[in-house]
Amino acid sequence: MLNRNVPVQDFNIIDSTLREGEQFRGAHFSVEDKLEIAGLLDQFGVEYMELSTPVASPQSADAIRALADMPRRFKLLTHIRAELDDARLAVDCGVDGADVYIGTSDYMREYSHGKTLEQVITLGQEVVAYLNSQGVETRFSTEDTFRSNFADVMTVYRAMDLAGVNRVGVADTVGLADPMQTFNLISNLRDVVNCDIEFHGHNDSSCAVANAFCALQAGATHIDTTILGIGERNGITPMGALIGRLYTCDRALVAKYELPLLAEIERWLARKLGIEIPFNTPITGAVAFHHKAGVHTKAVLRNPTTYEAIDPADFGQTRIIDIAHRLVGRNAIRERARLLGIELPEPLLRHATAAVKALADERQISLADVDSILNAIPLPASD
Ligand code: HCA
Ligand code: CU
Repeated sequence: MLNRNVPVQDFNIIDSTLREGEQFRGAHFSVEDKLEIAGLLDQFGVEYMELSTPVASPQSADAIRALADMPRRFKLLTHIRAELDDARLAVDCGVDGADVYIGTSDYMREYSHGKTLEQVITLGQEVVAYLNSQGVETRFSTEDTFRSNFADVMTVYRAMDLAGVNRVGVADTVGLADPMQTFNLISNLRDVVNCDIEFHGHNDSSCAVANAFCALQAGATHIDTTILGIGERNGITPMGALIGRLYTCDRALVAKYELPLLAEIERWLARKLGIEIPFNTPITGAVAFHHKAGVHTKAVLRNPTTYEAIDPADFGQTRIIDIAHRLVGRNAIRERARLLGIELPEPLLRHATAAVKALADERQISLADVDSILNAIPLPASD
């Protein structure tokens, strides 16, 4: 085994399906939907849920109030601009915390809010002071952190830490950071602030899970995820994939979650959005535990760990040994025959395997084809 010299400490999931996820194409959640998914995520054990700002619309505010009133273990957050009016409404809706954000990159400062760094800090201090006075948890993040000037963001983070935030947030808003960059930025930040650190990473260049994992290795304490990774464009770190990453690192890290619920949670969302769970989704995708080549199936039949980093049973999933193809090996055919109650002597097993391969060379075959080949084999009379 390779040495794992950068351990991951305990961490918190901030589920943002009802905030970042509401920004996904076609996502539309009624208040009832929001309560339903919050109930499932609460059972799963996410530590936080983040909802869209109450400023967005009356339904957004109603949903926050409804979730604030439901029996739950997770802490309820809303995502707000660094504006006092937004903070007041958030508090009025009964949240446990507010995730405040403001852009710090040149792009954001020039094309979005148009404020100087000093103005960003002053505004942040005002909003944080107000939220602290109301006894709610506060997070302050710099949108587009990786395209911001490094010294600038560290100045903002230090000022917000001194202003008394519970967490600062690092956001890879356009999904261009890589794992090393993420590790380095968060390691540096760990030396600059005493408060907790949150990471929010988009998946535009497929690094969202790796970046979140490296953020944890570097000392981040909170990770933003959504169910199936939904969000703006192609979304952010998917909860299930991050859980898979952490599980393969150390199962104890995710033992606090109700893992068999993951599939139901993802199915709920997929149904709601009218999409399929993508076939290659870790753990819950249709092929996540699908074994095909003869070399693989032979070993998996003896000991599944040979070709599995994740035990499907821990997530209530089942493995599939696929034998209806030309790559099949005789061990898998023997196993199938046994399931059908047929004990094949070695020469007949070879014959049956060759017959399956020959048919699969002619056309795409199914398990039913394999079964008919096996059932048609004349067995020596047993006396
Ligand atoms: C956005 C903002 C955000 C905020 C992240 C955060 C991003 O939707 O544009 O508050 O940490 O990706 O920067 O989601
Ligand atoms: Cu985002």
